[in-house]
Amino acid sequence: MIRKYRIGNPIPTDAVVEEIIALEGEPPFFDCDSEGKKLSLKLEKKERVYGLGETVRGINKRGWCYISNNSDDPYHLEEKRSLYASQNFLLFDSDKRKLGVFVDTPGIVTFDIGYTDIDEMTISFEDFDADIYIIEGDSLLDIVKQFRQMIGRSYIPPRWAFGFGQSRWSYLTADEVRSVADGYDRAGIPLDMIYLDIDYMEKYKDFTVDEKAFPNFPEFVKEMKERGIRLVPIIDAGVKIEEGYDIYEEGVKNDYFCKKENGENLVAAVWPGKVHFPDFLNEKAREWFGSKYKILLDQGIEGFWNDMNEPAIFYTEDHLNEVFEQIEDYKGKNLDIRLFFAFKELVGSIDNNEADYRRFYHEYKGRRIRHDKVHNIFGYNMTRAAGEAFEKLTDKRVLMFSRSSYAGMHRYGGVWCGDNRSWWSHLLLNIQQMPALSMCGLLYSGADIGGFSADTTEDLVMRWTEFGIFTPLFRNHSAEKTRNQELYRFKNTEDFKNIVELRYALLPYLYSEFMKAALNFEMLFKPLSFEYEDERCAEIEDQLLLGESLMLAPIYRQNATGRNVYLPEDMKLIRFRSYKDYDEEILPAGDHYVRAELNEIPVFVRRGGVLPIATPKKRSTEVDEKDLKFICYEAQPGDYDLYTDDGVTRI
Ligand code: MIG
Repeated sequence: MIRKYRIGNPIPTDAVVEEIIALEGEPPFFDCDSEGKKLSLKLEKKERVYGLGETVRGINKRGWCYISNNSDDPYHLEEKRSLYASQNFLLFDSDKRKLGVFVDTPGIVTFDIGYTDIDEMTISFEDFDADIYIIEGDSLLDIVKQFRQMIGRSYIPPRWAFGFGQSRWSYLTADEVRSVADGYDRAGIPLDMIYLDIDYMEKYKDFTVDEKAFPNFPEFVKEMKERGIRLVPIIDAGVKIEEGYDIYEEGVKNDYFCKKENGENLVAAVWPGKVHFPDFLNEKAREWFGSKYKILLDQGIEGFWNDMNEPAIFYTEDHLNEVFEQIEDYKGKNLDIRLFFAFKELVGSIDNNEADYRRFYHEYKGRRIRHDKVHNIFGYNMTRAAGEAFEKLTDKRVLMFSRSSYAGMHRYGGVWCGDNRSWWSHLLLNIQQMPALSMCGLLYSGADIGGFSADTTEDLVMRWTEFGIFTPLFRNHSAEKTRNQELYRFKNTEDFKNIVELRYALLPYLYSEFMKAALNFEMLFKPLSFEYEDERCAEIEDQLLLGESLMLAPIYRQNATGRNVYLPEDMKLIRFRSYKDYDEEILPAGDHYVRAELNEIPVFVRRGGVLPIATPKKRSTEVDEKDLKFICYEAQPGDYDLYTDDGVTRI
């Protein structure tokens, strides 16, 4: 049962697709304090709180304060309150109640979950305008399903996007991309995609290709596709200001860019230097920007990733000028402790400066609205621009995922979890973010495997790949100037080959489970507590259920050759060294120490579970979904509901 309550006069987000009439009065369960602009809720002893999509800390969000304020923050530390996305959906779980809450507002919201008062949750707003949806149901899974039906069906990528992708910021030329493909082919490691980061563009201009570095691009795309490898270019939110650049000129002529209070186009800066931001909230501008993806589709491209769409801002022209003026005051002075830190703050706070988000406006649904009021739906509408265009441009599915998101964006694309680091703790973070993303319908998602920033190590890449083979978006990505981390560069390439091959062997299972989750509004990754009413499960933060048959217990600690695993019921342990080399053992419910050498992947088949295993191939499209072996635990192969389709037609 879903009940909707309206507080104030919220700006619509288009997150919800069902027509739901708001009820009179205040939302139940909460204390509503309109003066303090907050809702509060007493938490039960041991009540668990789930949700919020990709955020820091564990699966149970209780014990920290999160702020929905989409931010380009490359340090995903425990102390952070905001990352790139806002998914204002929470689930409360205790003996007394099971409750879902969706807070629908495009502005900034704070979720204090037992931070200020350990037994209280408060949701506070800058403007007390929001639609609050209260969802009750028989179980957490039932509540999630109702929420997901309300926000519409999840984006479905082409099937080849379940293959492995290699990415790196700084593949500077076509030859470098070829050499990556060669490296994989030589090592015999399967690969389906190579991602192109900003380096493929001409001077970082959206929808252009650098002719020198990537001559005859359509030919190159074709050549790679004939090898079975798809190129997936990045698109950035900012449009370079440059006379003669058609996209810039069209945008200016038609008033498609975000404007300042005085009516001039906002001048901000990102990669290309000075840019304008397309007003993705303006329907006409959205349609226009979306139509530009055709430029690359026409060159044979079949997928994209949308970046910097919080939006990230290096500086705005106006703010930078103010800083230059203020710097004058410091010249010739003795920068003592106070002045020195003030100076540092002045210069150090030019990027992603909070005040800059109040310097520009949108034309949204017939109203002029200051950006900060709708900040969290900017990236969502960039991806929506693409998604709506694809529907018109092609019958085929187009790969699309975004960095920034808000509820509703899951209908148009997936997400990757942004600029993590090559830290063991970020492998655990990746594990913990997956169920929260599933809850919100962001099914096609994953993190940068091996870590984006900082130098990685072979063992970290290996353990991370061992988890990554289970995430729909399975991509190794890293930042320029960091250690190269393509799998063929390491010593034990044979192990990497076996691990990635296992992914390809599991494709029929992963694709089936993904499709069932998308079509039936279900979760792909679940915390154990969503299916087992077992006190121990309520506290498990590093094991996940994946689809109907599997439980995962990834190894995420440096130098570990095993880990503790709790089994809420008997399960069959499969210790994979490759898709055909594994041992099986039935383990009784309870605590176990499960051994797994660096090249071994422990996977648990649940009672009644069936795991189909295909013969891996070098490309996902070559995997025969009909030719399967099965690992079963108290089940028959025929019990498994395999989902197949042509993998490319939009459904
Ligand atoms: O500020 O395009 O998250 O994946 O490699 C860096 C360069 C801009 C951020 C993305 C990252 C990408 C990088 N981009």
